[in-house]
Amino acid sequence: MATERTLSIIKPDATARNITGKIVDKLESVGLRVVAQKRARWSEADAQKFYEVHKERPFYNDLVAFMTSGPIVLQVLEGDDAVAKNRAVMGATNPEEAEAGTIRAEFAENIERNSVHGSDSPENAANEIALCFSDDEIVG
Ligand code: IDP
Ligand code: MG
Repeated sequence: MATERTLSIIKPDATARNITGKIVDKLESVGLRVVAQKRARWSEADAQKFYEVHKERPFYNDLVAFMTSGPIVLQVLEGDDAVAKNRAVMGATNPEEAEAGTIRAEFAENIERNSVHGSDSPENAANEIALCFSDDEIVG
């Protein structure tokens, strides 16, 4: 297994409930290391750019409104197989379908307000990390 990096975001529904530490604990418990982290408040342009791949989806405008509705915590996670490992501990997009013990099963409010983002491939992870962090903000 190769050491990888992936982009994680703790979403506004989770920062509003002050559960960022509980989410970091879940990530660390499966062996992911937080090698960069910052809190931010996205502008509409930031969210539109990040979610450009979804711009034709019916939920795009709502998603942009949600992701700009409050603070977020952006993270780079590092570990063996980090992309897949993070997706596994996140659980399914819809918390009703998420496996017990996953972040979304425990913390998500609904399919939109689902507490976390995680890159879905190593290629997208590299692009998302470069969009959100400069090299000197990442300390492995
Ligand atoms: P993912 O976050 O599990 O990778 P994506 O399909 O990439 O899921 O969708 C991005 C985000 O858009 C989701 O995490 C969720 O916040 C939102 N979203 C996805 N599908 C729906 C939907 O059917 N209704 C409302 N929001 C959705
Ligand atoms: Mg996705």
